[in-house]
Amino acid sequence: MKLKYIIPILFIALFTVSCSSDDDSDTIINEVENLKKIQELTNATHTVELFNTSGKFETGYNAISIRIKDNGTNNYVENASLSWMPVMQMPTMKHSSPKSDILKSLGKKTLYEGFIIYQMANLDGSGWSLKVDYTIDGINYSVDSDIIVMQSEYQNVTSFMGADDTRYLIAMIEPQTPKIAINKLKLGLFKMETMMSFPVVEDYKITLDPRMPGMGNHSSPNNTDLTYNLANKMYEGNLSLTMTGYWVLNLKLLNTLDEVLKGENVTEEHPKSSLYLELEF
Ligand SMILES: [Cu+2]
Repeated sequence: MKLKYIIPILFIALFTVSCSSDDDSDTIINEVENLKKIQELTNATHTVELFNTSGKFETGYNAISIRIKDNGTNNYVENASLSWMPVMQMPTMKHSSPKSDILKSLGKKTLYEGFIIYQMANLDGSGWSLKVDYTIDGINYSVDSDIIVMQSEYQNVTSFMGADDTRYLIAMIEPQTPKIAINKLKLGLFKMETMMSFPVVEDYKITLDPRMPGMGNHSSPNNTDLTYNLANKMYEGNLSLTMTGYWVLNLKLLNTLDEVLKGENVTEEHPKSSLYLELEF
């Protein structure tokens, strides 16, 4: 047979093989190609796999994808409903942290997603555990394991007492990759209702004054204060970053009566608000 006949036949053969193997692999679809595994939480029946883009938990906002593997069949569960409870054990007490509900990832079969905001960490990453409760076909399961949470280099979350004697927590959600531009700034605001409950605080206001302490504490034009967005339960405004480097985002938190609960204006004598977040890029 001439070469020009052999090549098309080979091609058809290869194509056919790859097609049929695709059909066979329906049950082991991989929906985590772009994610890194943080950790597995295992009980007798299932392995709960936790993923994000970095492969580790750090203080601040953590977007998390979750998959549940049936240990008996190695298949991923597509119809679970899940909830979770992060807990930090401290020397004299324990507390939780702000967290979202867990929802099925849009357009995915085996992935669920949500976020946790760790507000503190021990230097060696110890202290935190994560309990995941889930229901499959009406049967309840649970898995509980220690997790490692490392300290972020910059202050991307802050916990503080307001003038109303309420403890609040503010965390940076966006930008995850700041640019020289008007960045969308998205912050989460939560109230420490109890040690274990951190509901979203609605309809407050957060003012924004970004500064570069290393360069005469200069600011930038076209920033806007943050207002509450009911659709995603976060606070949104414009953050203008005019150059790369270290920025302090000076903030003030105002309640619905426009009373300042925390933070001060930046002046010559007072170069930094007591309420602030940091970033460097
Ligand atoms: Cu703690």
